[in-house]
Amino acid sequence: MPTVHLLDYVAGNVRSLVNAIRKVGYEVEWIKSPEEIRNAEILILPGVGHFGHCLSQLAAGGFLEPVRKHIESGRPFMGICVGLQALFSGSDEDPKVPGLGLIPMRLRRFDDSNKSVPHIGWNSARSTSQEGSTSTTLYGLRPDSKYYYVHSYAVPYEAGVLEKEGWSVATAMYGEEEFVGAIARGNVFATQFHPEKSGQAGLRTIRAFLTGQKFESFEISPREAEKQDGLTRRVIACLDVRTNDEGDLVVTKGDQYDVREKDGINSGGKIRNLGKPVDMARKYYEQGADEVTFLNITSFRNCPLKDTPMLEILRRTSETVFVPLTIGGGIKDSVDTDGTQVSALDVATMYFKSGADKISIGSDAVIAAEEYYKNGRKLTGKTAIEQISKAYGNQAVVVSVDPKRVYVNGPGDTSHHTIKTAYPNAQGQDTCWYQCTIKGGRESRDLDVRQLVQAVEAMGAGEILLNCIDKDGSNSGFDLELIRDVKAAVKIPVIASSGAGHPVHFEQVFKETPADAALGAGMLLGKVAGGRY
Ligand code: 1PR
Repeated sequence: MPTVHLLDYVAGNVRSLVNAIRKVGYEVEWIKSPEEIRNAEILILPGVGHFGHCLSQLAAGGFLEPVRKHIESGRPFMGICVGLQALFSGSDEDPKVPGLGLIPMRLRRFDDSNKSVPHIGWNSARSTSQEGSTSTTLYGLRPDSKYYYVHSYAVPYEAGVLEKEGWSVATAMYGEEEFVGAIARGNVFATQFHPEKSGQAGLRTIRAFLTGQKFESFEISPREAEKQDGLTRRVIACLDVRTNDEGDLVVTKGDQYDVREKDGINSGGKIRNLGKPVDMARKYYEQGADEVTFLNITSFRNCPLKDTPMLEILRRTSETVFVPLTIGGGIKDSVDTDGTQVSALDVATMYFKSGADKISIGSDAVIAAEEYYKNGRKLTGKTAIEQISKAYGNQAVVVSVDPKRVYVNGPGDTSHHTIKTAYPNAQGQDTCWYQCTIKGGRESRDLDVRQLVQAVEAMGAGEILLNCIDKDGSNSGFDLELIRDVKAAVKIPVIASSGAGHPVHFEQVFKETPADAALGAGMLLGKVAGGRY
């Protein structure tokens, strides 16, 4: 099998890239020292996270010059995400750190005044080379396909500037901003999106690069030729996973966070076993899920961290699922079975190495937010959110929020931020606030959802997974009031969760709220807790 050399200079999910390269028929070898680059025929520079961090790591490891030489030698080179950014002279993300400088342009942060940043999700990579109704695209990119992006900084596109230097360019629109999605010149190809996370369309691009299929022509429709915001709102399939009474890790689902079988009225029966996590994740991917999320809802471990069954589940899932994977549950500082202290960052690192693109933090985020307000909104740098987002970028850190409604007579009855609701309770109260909970909803805290999301945004969380205990497993639709309220409070993307029971609920949440993504669990299992299906 032909071999591709990968430069693993920085932490992150490189497993998925390896799996994608193998999937299209190539073997992978790691470059561990700068000298090894000399012997590489095809070199891929992946990258996630922070520009400055990645480029400093490359410089400190002595890789920059050998990479430059590889490019000059005419051997195939591909950069992915920060691997594309590295080709430019610098980024506003870290102005002190220079890039490779192959292209004398800089990356800028997206304007967040009227859209979420980071830019996360599926967007286009449309060739700027168009004549009439024919578009000449690069390396398997198609005008009607979407690709998975996750970044806050991008190269703004200025018509003709890169093309004048011989580059072929594909762009995407985010809001009003057009930016570089992919570039190619000679032996160099680079994508801002993650082809290894872009499903079949991404695999096609990797294959085309590796086999040297550079240009392809497509007839495009007038609609495809139009420049418009191409970001689609994501549909996320969620698998709540836990150990059942027999000790197996199973997919389960309940309502209002109760996952035990109900014998008529009482709960307390066996844990519902609704399938095997790896098989179900693959099924969701094949059915078109934009992302897959695993929530280890008990997050209980009685084995050493390195043997946690979730790690194996991620490894196996990433062999067949080529869309982003998120893992939540138990991401916090903890003590391993042999008594060693393990930081939340170490736990997250194991998940990233096993194939996760994002980790999701629940209970620990609430505690951290409480501390944040107690300290007069001062950041300590010590929280799991701060440490993980610093190392892996904020796009890798999701905060999963488990709020529930608390009804009051009026805003004056509580110090918390309230909303007026169109759904009063049985006592006729039409004002409520959303109280944060921890430990899977078992413990309520004196913190409202708005306080929580603003605190974690300040700490560096990149996305909010907004559950709602009142709606969980109800199949009655999302809590639109909650979603609007949280969206208005933060700039980072918000994933609507809890209550999806029918495809129309996704349509509704996207039409009636600015949610960036929506997640379903029970509905996708076909049969839902309590036998409502
Ligand atoms: O606190 O960092 O260890 O994380 C634990 C994670 O597990 C949190 O993200 C928390 O939301 C989740 N969790 C804990 N207990 C339960 C439970 O069900 N007993 N599941 C639980 C939460 C919420 C969603 C669910 C949506 C959509 N499940 O993941 O999938 O509500 O459901 P629906 O579409 O069927 O309505 P930590």
